[in-house]
Amino acid sequence: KMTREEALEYVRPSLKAHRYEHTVRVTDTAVQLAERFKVDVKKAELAAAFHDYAKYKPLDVMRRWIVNDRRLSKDLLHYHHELWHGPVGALMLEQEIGLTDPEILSAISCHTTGKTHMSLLDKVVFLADYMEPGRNFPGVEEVRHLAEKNLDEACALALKNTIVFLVGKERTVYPDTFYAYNGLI
Ligand code: DGI
Ligand code: FE
Ligand code: FE
Ligand code: FE
Repeated sequence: KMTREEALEYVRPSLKAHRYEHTVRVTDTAVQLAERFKVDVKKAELAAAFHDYAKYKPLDVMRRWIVNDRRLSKDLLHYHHELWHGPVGALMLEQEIGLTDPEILSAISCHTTGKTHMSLLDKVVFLADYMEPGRNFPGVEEVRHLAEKNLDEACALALKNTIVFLVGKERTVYPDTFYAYNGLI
């Protein structure tokens, strides 16, 4: 069983300073949300500390994981590589440090896009990544306000904002993002 500090020290050398600082804020935010919504705080803390582990892994390394590991959807190859670091990072951590808790692996894996039938832990990590105090997306204040009372409403608005942002830029939207949104509406 790893501690928060051990997890943060594990990811630190793989991240840029600003990304490490984001990771610490996501971890603090995830702990707060987990306490508020009665989610396993230790799992939320570890999943958040690890969530961006693969953010700066070389694209060819991540592509190889997607091609070679049966558990990763090949669809990822047809979408923006920004979507790869969650699902690939979870499996890298499983291999490298024997992180096997399926709930933690799921939360790391879906932190960028969400997915259908998100667990409470998935929602806490997804939302913490979206609303940590360093974020200033348009609409994030309303998400933070909703997150004081209602996890599903806050996640739904975060997903809506992300979809509207992507469509506004004429970027593709990964289907899991729609599935996550639909599941909360
Ligand atoms: O890794 P972080 O920067 O902390 O945050 P993240 O993992 O949520 O990644 C955010 C980026 O991913 C942001 O540039 C928007 C993009 N993104 C999220 N969902 C989708 C997406 N990009 C595409 N093309 N499609 C999506 O569905
Ligand atoms: Fe991320
Ligand atoms: Fe996110
Ligand atoms: Fe992040």
